[in-house]
Amino acid sequence: MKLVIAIVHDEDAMELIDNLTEGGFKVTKLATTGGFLKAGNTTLLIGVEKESVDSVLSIIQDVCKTRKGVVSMPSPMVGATGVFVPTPVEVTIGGATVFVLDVERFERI
Ligand code: 2BA
Repeated sequence: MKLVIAIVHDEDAMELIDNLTEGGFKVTKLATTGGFLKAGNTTLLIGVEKESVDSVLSIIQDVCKTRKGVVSMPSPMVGATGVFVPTPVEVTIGGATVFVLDVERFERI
């Protein structure tokens, strides 16, 4: 068995959960926050048989789109003047960040 951990954009999460559920997969949704942008995102835990990992990845690929985000970085002036002048820097977020882990043991009790 494998555990697919998918970090996705909040706006894609509900459609992705619906498509995974319709595909017969079980999903747990966690509300998470990205360390870099400090913005909300969604992490899904999907436990699946090894043979189904590619199907899950294909559903994620169909739904999750890349987006632009903006983060404020201190400008080079801050070192010389001590004045923080935020400079907006654009980053590309997602479609999805996916980890596939081996599951040592799975129990439903
Ligand atoms: P954030 O950490 O908020 O990162 C959002 C986007 O900012 C990233 O998109 C990437 O384009 C950019 N970014 C992140 N760290 C950066 C850095 N040190 N320098 C420059 N740009 C940086 P994605 O790579 O698509 O990541 C989307 C979200 O997935 C991340 O949100 C984070 O929550 C998660 N994530 C990505 N890689 C991860 C990893 N190796 N481990 C754990 N979580 C990860």
